Amino acid sequence: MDSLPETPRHSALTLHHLAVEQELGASNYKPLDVMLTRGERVWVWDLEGRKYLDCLSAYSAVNQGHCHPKILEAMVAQAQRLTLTSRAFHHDQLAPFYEDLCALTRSHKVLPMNSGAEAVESALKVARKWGYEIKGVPDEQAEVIVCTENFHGRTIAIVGFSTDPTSRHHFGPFSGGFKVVPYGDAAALAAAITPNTVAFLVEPIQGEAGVIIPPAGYLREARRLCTEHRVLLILDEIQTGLGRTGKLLAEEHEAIESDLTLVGKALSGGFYPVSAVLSPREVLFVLNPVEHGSTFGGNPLACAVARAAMRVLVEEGMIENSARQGARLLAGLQSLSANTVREARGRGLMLALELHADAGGAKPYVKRLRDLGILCKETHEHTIRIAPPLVITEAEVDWAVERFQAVFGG
Ligand code: IF1
Repeated sequence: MDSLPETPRHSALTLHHLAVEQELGASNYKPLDVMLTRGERVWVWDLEGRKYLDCLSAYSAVNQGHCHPKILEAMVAQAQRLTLTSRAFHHDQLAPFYEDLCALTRSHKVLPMNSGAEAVESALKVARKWGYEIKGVPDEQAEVIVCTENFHGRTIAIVGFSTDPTSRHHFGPFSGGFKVVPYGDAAALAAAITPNTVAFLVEPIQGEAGVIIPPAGYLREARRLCTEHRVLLILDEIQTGLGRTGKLLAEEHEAIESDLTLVGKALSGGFYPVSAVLSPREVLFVLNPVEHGSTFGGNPLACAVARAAMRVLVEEGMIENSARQGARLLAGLQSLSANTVREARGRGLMLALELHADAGGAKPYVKRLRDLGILCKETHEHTIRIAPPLVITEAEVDWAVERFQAVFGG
């Protein structure tokens, strides 16, 4: 397989950008060595003109493909009318956004926010308030159960219950009221529930942990335990939701329904930060005026963008395509030589390659894939996440599999 045409790794313009980033930017990321400048569907181009198939999709925020024209059209049209009013006043995009999102997700109520972490923080506040005012938990004693290897965002409360030392180190002191149980272990969950437990917050598939799929039946048992003990089941679908796993929501794989569902990322198709807390059952009613809010939450531009993002996701069959092309891509990844690859796993187009511990780490393979025109990202030491936009075609899946085979053998 020939690498991309030999051009200097960095143009003068890229070098300039890198120098400015180094000088003026906080170093909270160490990006792959590629300077992107344009995106269309599954493809992105760097400043040197090289073309790549994006197998990260901005961590599943670009499910609809880069720069989807219909989302762009909706964004421009709304941006020319009204972008932000604050929630001190009503605006004519909020009700239609609520209607579309509730219809799509079969929810009863919506709390619109901006980032995923904000949706998580909002859900935790709602769960605690529900615990004190509806379940009758004594004030200040609410407990929330979370899982090992969780990833729910980067705020101080959220990293306070992370089990990843890198996310926590020197960011304390942290909020109390959280218990950690092993992911996938229903017995441990049952043992951790007390009369003060108000919620169980869990990812249906753990993304950052390396696309960890829980044992079959785990989420169903978690649902049963939460119902039995009047504990709110909060499903963080910020990464797994909106078609990524081949269903609209990953909860559908286990035929369960949460008490609160969190969505974000692809809710805007990558155009704008839009997230939401969804209440399939009445829980959000515990919030009263002025008890919670956000300057940008539910703004006209966010609503218009999200409505278009939801519309194209459904109308263009992206969810079904995620299931179909995900199965094809997984089969291709499972055909790779076992010399380097320990396991290929995933659901829909939320996939991962776990390499053998003695393969020398995932990073060198990510760089070789880049040189063949595939952009992906390692998570932890040995796992490569593979999550292209849900609009990927069969031919593009086959094109990608050829390159994975060129790097890993197969
Ligand atoms: C980074 C990870 C992924 C998420 C789930 C909430 C949030 C995220 C399941 C918060 C965000 C992003 C954050 C981004 C990289 C990416 C990520 F590697 F950090 F863990 F996807 F796996 N729940 N995930 O995945 O949403 O506030 O970011 O909008 O922080 O580097 P956010």
